[in-house]
Amino acid sequence: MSFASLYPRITATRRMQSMNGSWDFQFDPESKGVAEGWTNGLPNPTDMPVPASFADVFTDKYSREYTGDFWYVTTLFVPGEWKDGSVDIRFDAATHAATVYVNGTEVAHHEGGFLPFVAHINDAVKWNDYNIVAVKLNNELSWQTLPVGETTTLPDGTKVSAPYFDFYNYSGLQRNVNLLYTPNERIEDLDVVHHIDGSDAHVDYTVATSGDHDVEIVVFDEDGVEVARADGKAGTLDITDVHLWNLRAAYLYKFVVRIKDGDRIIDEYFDEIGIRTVEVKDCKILINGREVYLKGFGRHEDSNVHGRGFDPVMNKRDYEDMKWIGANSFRTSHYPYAEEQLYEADRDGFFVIDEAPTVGMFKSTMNFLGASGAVGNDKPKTFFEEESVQTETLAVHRRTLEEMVARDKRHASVCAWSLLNEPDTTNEAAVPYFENIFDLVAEIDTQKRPKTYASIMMSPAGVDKTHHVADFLMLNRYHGWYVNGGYAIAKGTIDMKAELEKWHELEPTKPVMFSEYGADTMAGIHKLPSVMWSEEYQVEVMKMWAEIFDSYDWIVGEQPWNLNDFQTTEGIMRVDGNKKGLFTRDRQPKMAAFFLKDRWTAIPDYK
Ligand code: GCB
Repeated sequence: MSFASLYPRITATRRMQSMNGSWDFQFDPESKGVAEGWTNGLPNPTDMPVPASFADVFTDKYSREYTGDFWYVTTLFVPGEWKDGSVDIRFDAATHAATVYVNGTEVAHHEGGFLPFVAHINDAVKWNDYNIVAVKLNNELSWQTLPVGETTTLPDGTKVSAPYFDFYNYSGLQRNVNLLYTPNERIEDLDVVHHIDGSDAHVDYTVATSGDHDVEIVVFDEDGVEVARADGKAGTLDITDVHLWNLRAAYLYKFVVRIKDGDRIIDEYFDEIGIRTVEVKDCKILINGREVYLKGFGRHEDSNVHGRGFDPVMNKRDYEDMKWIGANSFRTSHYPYAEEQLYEADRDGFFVIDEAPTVGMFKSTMNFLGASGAVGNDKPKTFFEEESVQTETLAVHRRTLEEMVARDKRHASVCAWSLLNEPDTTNEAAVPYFENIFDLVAEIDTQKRPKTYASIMMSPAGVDKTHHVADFLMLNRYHGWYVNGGYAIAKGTIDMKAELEKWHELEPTKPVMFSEYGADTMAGIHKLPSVMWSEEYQVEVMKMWAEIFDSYDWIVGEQPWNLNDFQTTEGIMRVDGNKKGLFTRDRQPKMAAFFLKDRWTAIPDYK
């Protein structure tokens, strides 16, 4: 439980000041910044917008590909009247590791580039005055970072990222940065668990605060009418004639929490919360007891020039594209997305499979080492056989999952957790690791959402050793592209059906969904007859998969790869990025998007 897990808001007692804008920026390839006093100002800065990834704003290759330490510095005025409370800087994300200094004093260190943290700055600031905030970041990858990769060097010593994944290793202050003022006695956490009882709901809640005063909680409906109230840090709220949150038919209540001393409000916080249940039963995924069929995408936070920088305009367009095509779900492949995305999913009624930044846990040339230029690394063991993975990496993974669940647990849209993407599950060494992290999430997620991982094609039914931990099976399969491509596409159907039947034999009660399938497609390339890379071929691949999905009633969802084309590391596998998007990188539909729109608008969200 951490203060950073509450999305920052202005309320009766809380204040917030954006720190977005232009910061000073400088690379530090020799890691000499701390010794040379860069914490108080950079010797030779350029300006850098926040939030954004730094890579694509530059025109030279050294800067774009830069790997190592780099700095952001800004000047911050801290209001004197905030002295009586707690003043914190919240970084919604700093990729991948960050150390924060205020006026030269270290105030925070955080590892993991996709989850928020706060720097408490009261002891380091000059009140009612200007202060220097410096952030030293690092974007190197290793077997102990999430996501996983390596850092290699060129002959002249320049560091190079070698990700074990294909998306570009964008980094920087990629999400919002805010200065927050909160009372010293404050609300630090709110947890809710929903129970439906006929037309009513009972919501068990717990509130964590940093003090002893009592708490009240009041619930308002969308018209602002009070519908429930309770006192105490834990209890149950009873809501009669409840409006449930449903797929593509969202309803959000406003939960207002107050710490009170008589009539005086010591602290106030609110959140918009949808009431729903989610469970897996008899080969089905159920929302509010009703069987869902998931239509949607694996996605990326990725756009031109901004890189992975938070971009509300592109996000809005993505939601509009998803609504247009008839989607009702997506996976936050391959890292937790900005909180604003989840609030939008809450409002629009999307089923989100919330994925940890756990990608690249497969030591194999197929896992994009070819694309990343890291072919030929000589580590002898498979990923999970490596001792440091079972100790250090596991500890990093556990901490990341704790932070992710703490941040995202109240969102109605977050209906399932994906704990890993395409790990090496071919080896028994993965089993204790998987059991450890799946047990952890079962314990810390009070809503007990279903948990799973995205299974890689090289670990099919019969080979995969870890499926017992997953509540539903989620498959990434590339028949029609990496295997059985082109004229051989018909064999893809036969091979996939054979594998599916084996899965169903192994796990007769678990639903199966597809979290990746697709074909790289260059928008504008048309061929009759089709060839791979043409728009016609992508349509054929979508049709092949549709036929497979329609053959089994225990297949509960389809999420092709990817919503949009996205940037990757350069290499022989990709033409200026991954082109498996149903939409281009500038969010325009390819031909196959029209096929999916016809198909998906004819399939109801609930069976
Ligand atoms: C995968 C990965 C995804 C890649 C995709 C591809 O299996 O999970 O990150 O982008 O394949 O297009 O190769």
